[in-house]
Amino acid sequence: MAAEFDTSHVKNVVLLGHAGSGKTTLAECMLFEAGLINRRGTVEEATTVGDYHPLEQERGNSIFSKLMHTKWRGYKINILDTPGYDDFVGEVLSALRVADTGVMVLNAAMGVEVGTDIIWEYTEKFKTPMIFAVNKLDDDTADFDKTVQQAKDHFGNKITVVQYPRQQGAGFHEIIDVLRMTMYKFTDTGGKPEKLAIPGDEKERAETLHRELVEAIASNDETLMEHYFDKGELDEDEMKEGMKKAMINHDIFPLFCLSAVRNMGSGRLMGFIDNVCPSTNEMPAQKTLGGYTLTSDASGPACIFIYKTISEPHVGDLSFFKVYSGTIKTGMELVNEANGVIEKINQLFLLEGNKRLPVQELVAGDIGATLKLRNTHVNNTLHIKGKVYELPPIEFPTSNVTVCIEPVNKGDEEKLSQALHQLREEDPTLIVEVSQELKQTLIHCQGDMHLAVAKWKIENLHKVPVKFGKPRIAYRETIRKMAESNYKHKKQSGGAGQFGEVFLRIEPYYEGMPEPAGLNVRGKETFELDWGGKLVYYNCIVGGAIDARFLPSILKGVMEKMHEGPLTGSYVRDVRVCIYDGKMHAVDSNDISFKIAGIMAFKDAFQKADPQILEPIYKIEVLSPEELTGAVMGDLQSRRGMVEGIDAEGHFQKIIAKVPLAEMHGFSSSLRSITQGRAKFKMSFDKYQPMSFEQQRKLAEEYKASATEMVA
Ligand SMILES: Nc1nc2c(ncn2[C@@H]2O[C@H](COP(=O)(O)OP(=O)(O)OP(=O)(O)O)[C@@H](O)[C@H]2O)c(=O)[nH]1
Ligand SMILES: [Mg+2]
Repeated sequence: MAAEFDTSHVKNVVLLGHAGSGKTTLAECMLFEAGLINRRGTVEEATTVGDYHPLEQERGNSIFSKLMHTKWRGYKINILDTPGYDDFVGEVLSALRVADTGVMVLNAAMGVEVGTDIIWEYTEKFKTPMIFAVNKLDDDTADFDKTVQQAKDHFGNKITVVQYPRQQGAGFHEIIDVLRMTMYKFTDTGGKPEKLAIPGDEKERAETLHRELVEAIASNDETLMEHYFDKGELDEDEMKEGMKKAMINHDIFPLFCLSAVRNMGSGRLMGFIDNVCPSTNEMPAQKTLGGYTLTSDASGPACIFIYKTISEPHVGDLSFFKVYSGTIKTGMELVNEANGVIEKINQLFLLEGNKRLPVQELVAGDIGATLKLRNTHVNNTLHIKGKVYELPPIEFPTSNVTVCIEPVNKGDEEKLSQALHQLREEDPTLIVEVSQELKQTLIHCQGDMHLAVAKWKIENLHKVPVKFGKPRIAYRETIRKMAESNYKHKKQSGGAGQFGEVFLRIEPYYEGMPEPAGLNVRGKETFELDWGGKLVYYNCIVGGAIDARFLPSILKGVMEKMHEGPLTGSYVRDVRVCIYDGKMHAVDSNDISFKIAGIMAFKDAFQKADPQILEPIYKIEVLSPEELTGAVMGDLQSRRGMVEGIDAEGHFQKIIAKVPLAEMHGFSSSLRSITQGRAKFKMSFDKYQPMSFEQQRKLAEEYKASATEMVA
């Protein structure tokens, strides 16, 4: 059966905004208004179509993006509801990637929140046409004008009011629309409003805002500007086309009014989405990585992009995709450009939350899902045979929080690694690292809530009890002064003997340092270490004291000790080692003898060379509401953090600090509790920095104690 809607009648809208701004409740209204559901669920009763996941129902907020669709006046609107907590930013980015219009939901009682700011940055990157929807106008503390002003302060004057509320708070039930120059009057139950003329006392304000809107539209199009100068007005069609064009060019962000909880305003918003917002074939054509241009044409070569996969218990992997060209039909075979695998599209679905509605085909521009692909993942492009299309991947952010993970029960290691593999498959922002250096399995993720979701999945879906712990820190060790040492390794008690003696000098290495003083340089090798820094290894042996064939053995020993530094077992960097003397035994000298002599001589010299532990320092950027800056700085300083600057960012403060990684464990949850989730942070590696004497002493002692324990 042919698709119900052609490309021009499909709109892809993503609902965006800070946690709790009302996105899921709005989606519920849109489904209800369109008759797809006959009763509006609520987040409180855990009865919405969107928040169907048990964890979402338990917590009362969205965690995963959801695909739903509604039909409104001859159009199909794909609704992508996204989570507001920034721990789940991966879900926002993948939904944003396939949407053609974003609806930024603002909470009229809170104004612009940190989540709004962060998500806005991503919409700027995608250049997504944007609508603002000021929600919760029924809230007693709602302040429409303040919210609009904050939005303009943060996101600029391209925000143009299309609607404003005649009342706010409990009495809210009328919206003045200055595009239609109409007043919408709602009954207490919301839904379909009465359309009335704008009352006298609102005329002046409505006219002023209408003028601003017309001028904003006209000023982005020369022809329209001429028409406007000629007629002093633009007709509805000119307004519509002008607005669409300006939205696609990111030149206008129309602003609407809502009370999603009272179902007031969603119908008008959907009408605007139908009439004005672009469908995919009106958006700039997609460019593949190979430079091909893909137009959203249902008769073109079939090509889809996988933006999300979830594993459905007892069903298998469900892959969500957008059709970027052609028409996808059940039974079709497509090539996965990333690995050449031929994938058969056995089933096609439209989604309504967790309900899958089978269909036979999906046209260009539409979004749907299929089941059980063999070897296809997020960011893969699948296309008709004979084409070479690869669409640009979604760039997911780097992680902010790291913990180590291990199974509670011994023997569950394999099950855990399978579970982690599955989690990673579904969530590209969850990075699993089996660290050779730290000898731990690490999870890198976006925050404490993200972690809690991962734990829930591993324990409830994969039935593996796990525990999280503080990850070890990748310290580095180096030296501050020159030292010499020698070591004789001798084992001559029956059987093959061992003998080797090494004299070496060790120095702190720095670029451009002069050749070793007072030594005869015979050979030199420079090693760029995988963990950063260098080792420079000199052969300064004279008179054949040690045969050249044993220099690599000594080097092996030195390298082995650099892998597990003498102070804390961490990697050693930036040292120069000169082998300048030694002794051999004609029979007993061999590779192992000199390796051991190298290890021991290096270890001893290292201890004498004023060794230094370097700790990783991270740059932390916290975006916080002004009134909470002091508390946040206090927390950072209690973590040996150095606050380097505070910049104003809209009505937020950006705090920049340098903090030792060792002190950052738990920062995500403490920031959430200090600021009730109203701040956000990101962190990136900055540098390695010498530790204080006291810190170093403590760490070296802890290491010694644990090493003794291990031997015991
Ligand atoms: N007063 C009022 N409350 C609302 C309105 N819309 C939503 N809410 C309430 O606000 C809370 C959050 O609503 P959600 O729809 O879950 O918000 P969300 O944006 O989806 O939140 P996240 O999924 O966490 O990002 C719920 O308690 C809703 O009932 C509104 O228009 N007015
Ligand atoms: Mg939600």
